[in-house]
Amino acid sequence: MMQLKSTTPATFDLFADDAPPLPATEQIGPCSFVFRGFALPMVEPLLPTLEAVLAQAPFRNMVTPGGHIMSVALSSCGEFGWTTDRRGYKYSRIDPQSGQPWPAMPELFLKLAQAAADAAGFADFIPDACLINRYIPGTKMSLHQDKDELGLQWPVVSVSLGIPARFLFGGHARSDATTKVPLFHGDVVVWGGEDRLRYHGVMPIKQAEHAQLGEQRINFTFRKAR
Ligand code: MD3
Ligand code: FE
Repeated sequence: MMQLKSTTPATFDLFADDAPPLPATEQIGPCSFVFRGFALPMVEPLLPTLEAVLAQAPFRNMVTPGGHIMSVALSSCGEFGWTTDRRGYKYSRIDPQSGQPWPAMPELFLKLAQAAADAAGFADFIPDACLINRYIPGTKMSLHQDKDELGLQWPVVSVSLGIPARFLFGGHARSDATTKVPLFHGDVVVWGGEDRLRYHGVMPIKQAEHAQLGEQRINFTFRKAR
């Protein structure tokens, strides 16, 4: 899927003296920030690291409690992974597909999530779950709230890679108006505080091709599940 040669070691210090300046920030809610291109400096080591995670826990299309097959393919890494089946949604330590614990959260993923949370004013964020979503053109994610986590006082950090998406940012009721936020390769979003439980979704992904990832969008979301 993602064949690429990595020449960079799988570490990156965002705060090194020679690190590039932090890119533009957009505030989309009282506690929600889009950091444009924040992940770009570490994409090169990020992709092979992601491939190693996916070798252990491949993408799969899960079934919702309502019996629908999710068009977004999912995997997880970290102490807890998120799954859904006919019985409901939950976080678990074991990947039901392999019977093994989810792959460990790579240090580079953790550093990226922490750096972004820090930049949004959430110090000491230690996510214990990283959900990995894969979209292909036509795939969407309906409006929902992320409320299966116990650590709702912590933010969620989202990293977008590959082809663009139009993110839908709603309010605290499903019927509230939504705004569309375009998300591109390398963009990172952090949302917490009073925005943590806002409805959100992803519009159907438009046909496009990304030089490194091809016809797909991959999104990581880092959370504190327990
Ligand atoms: C909330 N994923 O996995 S990223 C999910 O792009 C999920 O794959 C979407 O919703 C995705 O549960 C969205 C999460 C996100 C990004 C930006 C936001 C949620 C946001 C901005 C404001 C509020
Ligand atoms: Fe969500």
